[in-house]
Amino acid sequence: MTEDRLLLATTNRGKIRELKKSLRGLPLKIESLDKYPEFGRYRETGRTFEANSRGKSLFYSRRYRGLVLAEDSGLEVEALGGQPGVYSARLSGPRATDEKNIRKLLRVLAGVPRPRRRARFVCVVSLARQGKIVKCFKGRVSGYILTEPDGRNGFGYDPVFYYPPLRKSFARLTAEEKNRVSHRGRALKKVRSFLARRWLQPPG
Ligand code: ITT
Repeated sequence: MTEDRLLLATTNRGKIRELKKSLRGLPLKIESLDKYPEFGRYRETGRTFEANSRGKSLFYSRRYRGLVLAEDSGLEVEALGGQPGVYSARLSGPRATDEKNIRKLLRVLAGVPRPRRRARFVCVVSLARQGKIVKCFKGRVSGYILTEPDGRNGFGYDPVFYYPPLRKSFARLTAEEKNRVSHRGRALKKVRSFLARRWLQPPG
């Protein structure tokens, strides 16, 4: 049997933490890319989250025996016409860090009033197996970009993403709160029920 293991095809520590939490309890052995340096690295060249997510899951599913879960995610800011989008990880250049990306985002949004600071996080999760897509799942969450960072939890742009329903930035949410409402949490909820319903049921 090879279906009883699932590879998380990401190197982002923040994502791995959240993905593992969301998939907890499923009868699958969850592995991450650290264990398989020989697989190499997928280059994201797509112009949409879906293209990158599918491409990444297919790439690793040709190397791994089992299910592969990849995701592409990012931030779309209204005042920037939806940017940085698929370029969110590299907003501040090739040596980007979360801190540098946040600084760059705040700089380009300096003086932009609140209504135009509307933004959303988007996440597309793909499941693939043996070079074929099994299914894609999407999740989104809307909020505003703050004028300065607030909070220390989470990763990426969380300190500057304000979520009105909870009146907090994402970096002030607990891991459980974030998973309940985030783009990734919403997509993963669908993944979980799909896996539980269809994939893990014995045939017939
Ligand atoms: P992998 O390709 O290995 O998965 P990555 O960090 O390169 O890791 P992406 O290309 O999907 O991932 O970039 C997503 C970026 O969008 C990420 O680096 C964050 O800056 C941002 N982002 C995505 N989800 C986020 C979240 O939940 N909170 C804060 N920022 C997030």
